[in-house]
Amino acid sequence: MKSISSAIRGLSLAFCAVMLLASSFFWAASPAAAETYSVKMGTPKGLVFDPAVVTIKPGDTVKWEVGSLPPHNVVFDNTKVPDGNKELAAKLSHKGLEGAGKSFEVVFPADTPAGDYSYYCLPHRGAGMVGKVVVQ
Ligand SMILES: [Cu+2]
Repeated sequence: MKSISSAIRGLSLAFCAVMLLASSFFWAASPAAAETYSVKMGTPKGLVFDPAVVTIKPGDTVKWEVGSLPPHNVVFDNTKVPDGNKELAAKLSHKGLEGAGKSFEVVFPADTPAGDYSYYCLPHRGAGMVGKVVVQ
């Protein structure tokens, strides 16, 4: 009797070890979850993007929310993205002017090259309303 119960205990211990090992493989294999970063367009400080710089990873999303002094938009300057990629700059831009209470989200595709992506708000570019997304 004693040998059977110790065998069962040994088996359950082995089962636990296998499950622990299996779950560690699962954690190692699953990619980091994509995140969403919020940027306010226009604040009580004035015509600014807040924060002016966000650092993200490919696959992440940036959500721009209209704050003070609308309307605003987001235009990526094709001369200020890696390799001067016009297509990507256009894809990331949200040229439609958005009014109070509006927001929009832009997904940076999983294959987005690392680098600095500078952008501006078209109506308020002259006032210095510029921002940057740093893709790691
Ligand atoms: Cu603006």
